[in-house]
Amino acid sequence: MAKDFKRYTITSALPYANGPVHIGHLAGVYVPADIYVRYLRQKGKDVAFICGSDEHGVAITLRARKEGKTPQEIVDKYHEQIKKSFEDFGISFNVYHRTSSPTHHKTASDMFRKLYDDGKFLEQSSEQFFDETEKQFLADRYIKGTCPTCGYDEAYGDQCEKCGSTLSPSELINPKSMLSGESPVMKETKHWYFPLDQYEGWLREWIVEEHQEWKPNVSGQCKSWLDNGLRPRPMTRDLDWGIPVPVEGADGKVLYVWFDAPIGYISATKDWAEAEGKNWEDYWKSEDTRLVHFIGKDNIVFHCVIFPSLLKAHGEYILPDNVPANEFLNLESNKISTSRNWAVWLHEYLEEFPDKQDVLRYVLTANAPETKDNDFTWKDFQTRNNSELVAIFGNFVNRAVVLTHKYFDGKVPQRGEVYERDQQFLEAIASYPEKIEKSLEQFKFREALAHLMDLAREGNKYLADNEPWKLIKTDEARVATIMNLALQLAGSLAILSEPFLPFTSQKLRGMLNQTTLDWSKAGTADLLDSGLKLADPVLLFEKIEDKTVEQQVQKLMDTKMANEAAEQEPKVAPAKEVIAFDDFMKMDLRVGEIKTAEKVEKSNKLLKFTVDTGLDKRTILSGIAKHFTPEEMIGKKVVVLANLAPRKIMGVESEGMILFAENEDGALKAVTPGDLAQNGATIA
Ligand code: B3M
Ligand code: ZN
Repeated sequence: MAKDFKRYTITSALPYANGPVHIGHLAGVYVPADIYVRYLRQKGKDVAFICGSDEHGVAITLRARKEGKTPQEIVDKYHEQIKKSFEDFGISFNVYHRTSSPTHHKTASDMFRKLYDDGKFLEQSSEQFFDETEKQFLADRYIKGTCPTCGYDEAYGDQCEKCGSTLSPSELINPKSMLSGESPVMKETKHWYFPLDQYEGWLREWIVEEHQEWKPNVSGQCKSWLDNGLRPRPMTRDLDWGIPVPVEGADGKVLYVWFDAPIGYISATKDWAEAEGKNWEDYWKSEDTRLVHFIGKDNIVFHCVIFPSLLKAHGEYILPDNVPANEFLNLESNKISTSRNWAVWLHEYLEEFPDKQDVLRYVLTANAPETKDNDFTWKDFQTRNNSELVAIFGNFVNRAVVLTHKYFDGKVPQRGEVYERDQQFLEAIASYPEKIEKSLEQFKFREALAHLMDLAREGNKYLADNEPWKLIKTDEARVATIMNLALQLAGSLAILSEPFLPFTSQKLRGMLNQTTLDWSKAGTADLLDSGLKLADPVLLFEKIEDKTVEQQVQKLMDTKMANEAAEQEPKVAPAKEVIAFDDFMKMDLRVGEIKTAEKVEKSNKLLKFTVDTGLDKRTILSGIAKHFTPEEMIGKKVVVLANLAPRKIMGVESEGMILFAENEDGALKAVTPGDLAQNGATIA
């Protein structure tokens, strides 16, 4: 690394508080960030490790709808759960914030207002999908339809999850609102756009020329965006959940969650700095601070193109020096999916593998999706535990400590004469900190971890080559030297493993009675003074049996079967929001009888009825011509919503609504009260 930074602001993506976190999150973002931060702290650096829950946007409102709860209830629930999972896994944030906090609302709002006052936005109106039943503009994620690329009929307005293509809602074939299930209409709405196109030249220079060291998967994605040409992007949305747009005439509009969320890093830093008696601006506005964003690949554009352009437009902020984004982790050959419950949830893992945080941290780092998507399998989990953590790391430490207890009463023995093999060993140990460091500085965490394991291998080899268990019978002084050196290596392992395996490092330090974690002390032969009494040996890792991982695989198979069964079942529309009893009582529902029925000219959807409602005989239109002939409707008793405000449809005034039951596949059936009910009978 060329520049020596005075301090570090390390962020990791703010997870949406709309569900628990799983191994994919951990592998892609939080474990690598935590490794890097722990290493920096061991080097004595000034670090702010920032994260928090992303509590706004459609991701939250959709989940709330699905669970039949309010958005606030959803974020309160998942914020706590996510925060706890991170703590349990030793992800050592300095602050885990929330975008619903007052500090954040103010920070994001002020930022928007400043850019607005400086004339950095364009105000533009455009036609967007609107749900007439729910009286709401539809965010991309609220629209589903058929993918124009692959024909998948559950594609979202922004993306097809089947073939991965990026979409805009207007490209969907037969779009449907996920709120009402109706076909949405186009309606004009005003928004504030950030003219990204104006930053294109600068971005190209900054990313392509100045940051050639960025990972190829990151710069590749950025370049392809730049090559396709940037367009102005709206920074506001029509939604009722989020930070209100702080501009006159913006009622019902909030800041786009992707404007709001990255500013969350700044807000979190503010509250943390205030509590710590520090100045937050040092961490965001000082050129000698290194800003690094840890994210997954789906967030690259936001962190490398959009957010830096906003910071640049503001003018006072530093920009990210690196964005080491990872690819995705799959699970047993399938894409991890929250909705399909195809995941290993962190809270469940800890229930089933208590105290085995480091095993998961290890496996996820050894197999991290750094350059391409990778697969997590339970078999690999078991193998890496049994033949790496247990057989190499654990075995070495255990031998070193147990033999010291056996031969030297648990005290670090005095070193005697040092031979060539010892010298070789000492040089080997001394070379590792730098190797690991170099890999860490390049964000090559797999490589760094591989070096750490090689160091443990050196220890095993040293003991195997010297066979102290045989020598003890003839040459105790020699064994003293061997065990002393082996213990020094164990001491280095305690320091160098801390970023990757913090729980293990702590146990190991406990066993060795070693206090230092200072990175610069690793690799030396003077970590443990002779005469120092070791604590009793404890096992760092234990074997994982076949049946344990078989159970996990079985659990996934059960999930798969449940998913398949659910797909066979008829689909049901999502529940609507709860309404008050009074709202229900406002509806004047009555029994009516269809007296006449005819097609509406020039419409292939509408039928026109005369209905005897008991109160009167009135005209009602229904969009059901594809399902029923006029003839079959005449004489039918139906349920009518009699006090619905009249509406003109194709020039005819419709005074009420006839109720139909509709399957998700579109099949219709009139709701019938039975023959006994008289016209005008009320329904409640
Ligand atoms: N919450 C998206 C995600 O969870 C979003 C990240 C925000 S980082 C500023 O992938
Ligand atoms: Zn598709």
